[in-house]
Amino acid sequence: EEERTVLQRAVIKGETEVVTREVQEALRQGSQPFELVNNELIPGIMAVGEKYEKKEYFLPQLLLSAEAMQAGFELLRPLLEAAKDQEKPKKIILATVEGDIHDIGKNIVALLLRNHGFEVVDLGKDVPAETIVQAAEEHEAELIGLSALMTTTMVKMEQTLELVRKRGLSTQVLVGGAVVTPEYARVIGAHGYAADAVGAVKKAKELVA
Ligand code: B1M
Repeated sequence: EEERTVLQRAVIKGETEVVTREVQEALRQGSQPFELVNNELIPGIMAVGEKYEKKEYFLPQLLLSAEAMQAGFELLRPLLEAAKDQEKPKKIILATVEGDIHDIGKNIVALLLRNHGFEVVDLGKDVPAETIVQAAEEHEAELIGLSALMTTTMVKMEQTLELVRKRGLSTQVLVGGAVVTPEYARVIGAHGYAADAVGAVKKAKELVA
């Protein structure tokens, strides 16, 4: 068993009230919002994922933990947004692909992109390719960011890319999410791939440079 902090344990147990209290307490003690996300909330939910994979946890526990993590995240969101730097904003349309309701990772990517001066149009989860491409056209976005967490929904990325090409858009497409590999990204013709939120910001900056 790995050593766990009180906050990580609270995410793992799905204790929303404890997560809320501990995040507030950590902030009072001077912890940095981004570090709380990276060192506490994410490791917590990753441990939950491992328990689920080992069949120690089932869907109800997964849901409780996801809710607890979101509660902590919501407390930190305004602080993280206030810290963003001032640049001329580049627009990115962000979505979890159709059929997929996993949005924790996408929300973190959105937050970090905003911190780095991107204007993020977050279409949410379970978003059809048509809606994504239409939004990119309407907003004249430089970038589209797609997230997928399941092998069954990953294929929707390819559909979206096909539609981007069909419409003749020059919008760059960045893909990511637990099941997505650099190899898959290359095969479907995505312009960029990132393994985590920090990587997503780095790649997005490269693509719009
Ligand atoms: Co589900 N789930 N889930 N789940 N869930 C997975 C993904 C799974 C791997 C678990 C497993 O079986 N081992 C599995 C998919 C299997 C597969 O296809 N290979 C799975 C399944 C099967 C399901 C259901 C079908 C279960 C069921 O109903 N029987 C169902 C799906 C419903 C649907 O979508 N249609 C389901 C439901 C749920 C909950 C609702 C309970 C909850 C989601 C809550 C929410 O998102 N609001 C949930 C959770 C929490 C998970 C796990 C445990 C954790 C996912 C997560 O939030 N990770 C997950 C297990 C796992 O991933 N190992 C699992 C933390 C997050 C910070 O990481 O999302 O990877 P991640 O994002 C990272 C990077 O990937 C990257 O940056 C992020 C930050 O570092 N990234 C990008 C993400 N998007 C990016 C985009 C980019 C760049 C980087 O560019 C644009």
